[in-house]
Amino acid sequence: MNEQDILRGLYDETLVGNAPAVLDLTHKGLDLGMAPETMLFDALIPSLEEVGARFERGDFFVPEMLIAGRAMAGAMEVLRPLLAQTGAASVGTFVMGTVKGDVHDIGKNLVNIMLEGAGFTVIDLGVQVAPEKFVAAVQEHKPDIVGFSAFLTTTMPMFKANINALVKAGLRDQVLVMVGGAPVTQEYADAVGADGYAADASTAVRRAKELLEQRRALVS
Ligand code: B1M
Repeated sequence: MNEQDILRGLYDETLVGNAPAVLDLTHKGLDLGMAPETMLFDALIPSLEEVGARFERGDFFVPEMLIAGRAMAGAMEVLRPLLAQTGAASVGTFVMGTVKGDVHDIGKNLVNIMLEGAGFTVIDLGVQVAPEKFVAAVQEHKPDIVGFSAFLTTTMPMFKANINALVKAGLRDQVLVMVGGAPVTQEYADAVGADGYAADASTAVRRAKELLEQRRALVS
């Protein structure tokens, strides 16, 4: 089996939700010396995009989406420590969660992995996180940034609800707010009053670092 076979296999087996095969191919790819990023960006993520396209066309339904997501999540467990390898001291603390009403977590987890890889300390609150839970986490951990992920147009309004809760608790000035998720745009992020937005995990890391630098420059 060569690298092309592994990528094709990862794409095809994720598409049909064959978790054991995806796991096996992930290990085989690593044994061949493939970069975790190659497997992620050239096979696993494109496959989930195709799952989404098929769901939109009515060719796939929720169960297919669910097993494909699980297959991807299995591979991510193997790739996570490799993607997050870092020797750097913490560059900042990031509290992260998927908003209330939303159970999607693959994209959020990927952002977390990349943030950890870049030296952030990440506190992951999981999915379906209510505004009061974000508030409590900001009070407890005093992060530099709090991140909200939303993957449905129907849950994006929770960004505003979360920001309002931070304002009400007197915390808005103490923490930077970043938002993201498939349907989110820069315009939407601006409209709800977020400090930062990113379309993908690597841009999220870059944006988080920029925001921290700007804030530190302001206070020094
Ligand atoms: Co759902 N789902 N889903 N789903 N699902 C989408 C999101 C959808 C786009 C599919 C489609 O129609 N094409 C669609 C949303 C449409 C919309 O509102 N615009 C959809 C729908 C409709 C639904 C349900 C409503 C279906 C139903 O029940 N009828 C339902 C909702 C459940 C709920 O949340 N209440 C539902 C359920 C599910 C499953 C549970 C079956 C499963 C989730 C499994 C899981 O996450 N554990 C699932 C899946 C797998 C998908 C798709 C196929 C894949 C999502 C994914 O993991 N993508 C998705 C289709 C698609 O995205 N093309 C779809 C890969 C991931 C790496 O990308 O999530 O975009 P992404 O994350 C990126 C960026 O968004 C960004 O960086 C990440 C990494 O690069 N990012 C940030 C994310 N968070 C960030 C935070 C930041 C910055 C950047 O700063 C804080």
